[in-house]
Amino acid sequence: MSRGVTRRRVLAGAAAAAATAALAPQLGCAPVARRRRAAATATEVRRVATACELCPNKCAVLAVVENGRVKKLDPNPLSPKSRGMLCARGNAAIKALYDPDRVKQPLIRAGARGEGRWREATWDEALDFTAERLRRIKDEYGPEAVLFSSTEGFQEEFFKNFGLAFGSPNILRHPTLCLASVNLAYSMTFGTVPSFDLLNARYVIMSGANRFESIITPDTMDLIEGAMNRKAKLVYLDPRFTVTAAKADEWYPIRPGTDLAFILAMLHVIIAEQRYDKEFVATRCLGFDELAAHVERYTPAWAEAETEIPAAAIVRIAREFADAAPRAVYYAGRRSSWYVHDFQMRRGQAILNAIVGNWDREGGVVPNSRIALGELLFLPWDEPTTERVDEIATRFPLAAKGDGAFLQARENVLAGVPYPVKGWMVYKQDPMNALPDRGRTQRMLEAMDFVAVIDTQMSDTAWFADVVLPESMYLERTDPLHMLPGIWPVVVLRQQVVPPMYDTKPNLEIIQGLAQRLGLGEYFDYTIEEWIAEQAAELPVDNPLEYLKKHGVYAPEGAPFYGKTLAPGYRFLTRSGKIELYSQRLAEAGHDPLPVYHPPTPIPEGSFRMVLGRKATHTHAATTNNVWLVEQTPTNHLWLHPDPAARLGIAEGDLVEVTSAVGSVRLPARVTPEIRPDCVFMLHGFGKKSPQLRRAHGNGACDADVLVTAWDAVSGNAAFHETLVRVRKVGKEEHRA
Ligand SMILES: Nc1nc2c(c(=O)[nH]1)N[C@H]1C(S)=C(S)[C@@H](COP(=O)(O)OP(=O)(O)OC[C@H]3O[C@@H](n4cnc5c(=O)[nH]c(N)nc54)[C@H](O)[C@@H]3O)O[C@H]1N2
Ligand SMILES: Nc1nc2c(c(=O)[nH]1)N[C@H]1C(S)=C(S)[C@@H](COP(=O)(O)OP(=O)(O)OC[C@H]3O[C@@H](n4cnc5c(=O)[nH]c(N)nc54)[C@H](O)[C@@H]3O)O[C@H]1N2
Ligand code: SF4
Ligand SMILES: [Mo]
Repeated sequence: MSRGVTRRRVLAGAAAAAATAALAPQLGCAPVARRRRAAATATEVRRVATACELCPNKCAVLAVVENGRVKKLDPNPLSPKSRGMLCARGNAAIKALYDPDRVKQPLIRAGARGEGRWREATWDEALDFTAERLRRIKDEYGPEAVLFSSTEGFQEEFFKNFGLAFGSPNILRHPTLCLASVNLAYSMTFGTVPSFDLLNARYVIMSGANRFESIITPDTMDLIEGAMNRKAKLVYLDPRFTVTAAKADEWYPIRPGTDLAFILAMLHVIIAEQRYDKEFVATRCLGFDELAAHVERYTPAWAEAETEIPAAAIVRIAREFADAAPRAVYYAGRRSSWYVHDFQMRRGQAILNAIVGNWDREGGVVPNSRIALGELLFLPWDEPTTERVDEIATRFPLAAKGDGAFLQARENVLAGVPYPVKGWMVYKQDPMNALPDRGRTQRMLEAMDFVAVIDTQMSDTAWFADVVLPESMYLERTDPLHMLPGIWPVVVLRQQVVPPMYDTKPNLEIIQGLAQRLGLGEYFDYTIEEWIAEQAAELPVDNPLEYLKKHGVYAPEGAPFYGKTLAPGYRFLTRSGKIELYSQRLAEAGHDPLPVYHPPTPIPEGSFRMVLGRKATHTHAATTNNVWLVEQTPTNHLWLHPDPAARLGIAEGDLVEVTSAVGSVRLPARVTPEIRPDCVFMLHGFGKKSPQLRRAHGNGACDADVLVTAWDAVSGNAAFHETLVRVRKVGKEEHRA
C-alpha cells in the first residue's frame, strides 16, 4: 500500500469511473451467461472465471454453476501459473462451500473459553462487541496491546491495514512459520527471491521439496513436464520416500539436518576442479576467494560421514550439476521451517547456484517478472512507532520487519515483555495448529482479555475465541486483484460465483464494520469494485475489468522473460550491488558471512527425529473436515521404519504413543521402509480440538501437540524438525467409532 499521501485519490479517469459504474452490479455474477434448453425443464448454466483459495497457489478456476448451485470446478487453462491444472483440493472446494459444519453466522462466546457454548449474534451485535473490546484494550494498554495475525490471502491486506490504522505495530504474518529463512537467504545473496525454471532445466537437485505432493504452481507441472517428459535429471534428498522420491532418478535418504554438508562438498568439488563459471563469478559475484578458502575443508569424504550419501555420488553429482549449468537448479523448496541453521543451508544452495552461473537464463534460477497494478490511495494513518512485541528490529535485524517473528512473539506475549498484549485478532489462520506446542499456544490464547477470529469454519483457534466472525467462502466473494510474480507473471481475479449461502461477509465488510465503530471508517471508505477498478485501470488491454471478468487472468505476451539482470553494469539489490557469496552484512550482524556447517543435534538412542511434510490431498490444518478430501486421506498415522518397529514390538496398525519434551499423542502406526529408521512422520491437520469440525475432531493426532519451539537465529523462522520423540506401543489397532 502506498503511504505518505494526504488526500484521497479520486477515481479520476472517466473511463475507470464508467467501467466501475457499469460493472459494479455484475461483479460476481455472470460474465458469460448462457442458457441451455432441455426438453422439460430449463437449466441455467453459467461459467464464472475465478481463483482457487484452497491453498496459497491461487490457481485459475472456471466454476460451472447450474441453477444457482456450483456443480463443478474446472481449471482455467489461460493462467500460465496453473495452466490446465486444478488439484484434488481445488476440486473439493465445492464441499467446503456446501459443508454443513461451516460457521453460518457470527458467534459470541457464552460459556468459559473452549467450553463450546456460543450465542448466535447479528452482525451488528458481533461487530459492536468486538469494537468495544478492542477499544477497551486500546484505552487501558495502548493500541500495541492488540496483536493482528494472519496468513497470506487476497483480502489479507485489509486486515493488516486495519491493524496499522488501529495503531498497533504488531502485525504478525505467517512467513516465519513457512518460508522466511529461504526468502532471506536468497535476498541476501541475489537481492531478490527468484523462481526456478523447472520446465527447462536439464538437471534438478531438491532438498526435501516434495513437489509431487506439496503442490506449487507452476513448479509441480513444470517438474512433471521437465523431469518426466523432457528427461531432465532429478536428484532428490529426503529422509522419506515421497512421491517425488519415487519419480526421481536418484533418491538419497539423507541424514536429517545435514543438507548443508552435501552442498558444501559440492562447492568443494566444483571449485577444486575449476568447474564454476569463471566469467560470471568474476563479473557478478563478490567474495569468491573467501568462499574457495572456506570450502577447502569440506571434502566429499567428510560429507559422506555427515550425510550418509556416498562420497563418489557427491563428486559425480557435483560434476553433472556444473556441466549442466546454466540449465541446472538447486531448487530452494518453499517451507524452510526445518532446523535452527536453516538460513545457512539455504544460503549454501543460493551460492552453489551462483558460482555455476545458473542465473537469469533459461533452465536456471530466474528473478521474477512482475506486472504493475494500480492502487487506490487513501488517507494515511500515523505509522505506529512503538517497538514490536517480537523485538524483531534488535533480535532479527536482517529479517523482513513487516511479517514479524511468530514464535518470538508468542514467547514475549507469554512473558509479558516488552509490554502486555491483551487482545488478538486472527484472520485466515489457525495458530493452534500452525505453531509448535499447541499447549503453549492455548496458554497464549487463554492469557488474552479478548480474541476474535475471522474464519470460514470453527478452527481450533476459533474454538478458544470470544467471537467468531464468519467470512464468506471464496466462491461467494469478490477479492482484490492479485499479481503473481514469476518467470511468467500473471494477474488473477477472484470474482463471486454464487451469493453467500449463510449470514457471512467478505473480510473487507467485516473490517469496514469494525473501522466505522472505532472512528477509523475513513480509511476503508471504498468498495471492492472501486478497489479493483483502480488496480486494473492500467493493464494494457481494452477495458481491463471486463477482460478480467471474462478471462479470469491477464498474462503479458512475450513471456517467459529471461536476462533482465544480465545487462552489463546491472546492480543487484544487495549492499555491494553484486551477488554476495561472502556477506559483510551477515558478519556485521554477528552471523557467519559464509555458511558454516553445524551438525544437527544428535538423536539419542531410542529416540526419533520428527519430520513434517504434506500429502497432495490436504492443505495444512484447513481441509481435514472436507468430505471429499477425508475420503481420500481419512486420518493420519505414524510412519515408522520396520527395524525400530520390530525392536519396539510395534506392528502395522497398532496404537502408539509419541512423546516429546512438550507433549504426547496417540495414533496408529504405519510400519514402512519409506522412512529412515531414525525419523518418524505424521501428517499435519488431524486431531482437531474443535467439535464443530465433526470429521476432524478427535480424528488422528495433532503434530503441534508434540512439536517443540525452536527457531533459526538469522531469520526467526520456526525450526519444527528440531523435535525429538520417543515411541511406545499402547494397544492393538483401534478403529474410530
Ligand atoms: N505442524 C505443522 N505446522 C505448520 C506446517 C506444517 O507442515 N506442520 N506448515 C507451516 C506452513 S508452511 C504454513 S504456510 C502455515 C499455514 O498455517 P495456517 O495459515 O494457519 O494454515 P491453514 O490450516 O491452511 O489455514 C488456517 C485457517 O484459514 C481458514 N480459511 C481458509 N480459507 C479461508 C477464507 O477464505 N477466509 C478466512 N477468513 N479463513 C479461511 C481455514 O479454515 C483455517 O482455519 O503453517 C505452518 N505450520
Ligand atoms: N498438497 C499440499 N500442497 C501444498 C501445501 C499443502 O498444505 N498441501 N502447502 C503449500 C505451502 S504453504 C508450502 S510452504 C509448501 C511446502 O512445500 P515443501 O517446501 O515441499 O515442504 P514440505 O512439504 O513441508 O516438505 C518437506 C520435505 O522435507 C523432508 N525433510 C525433512 N527433513 C529433511 C532434511 O533434513 N533434509 C531433506 N533433504 N529433507 C528433509 C520431509 O520429509 C518432507 O518430505 O507446500 C505448498 N503446497
Ligand atoms: S494447488 Fe490446488 S488447492 Fe492450491 S490453489 Fe491450486 S487448485 Fe487450489
Ligand atoms: Mo507455507
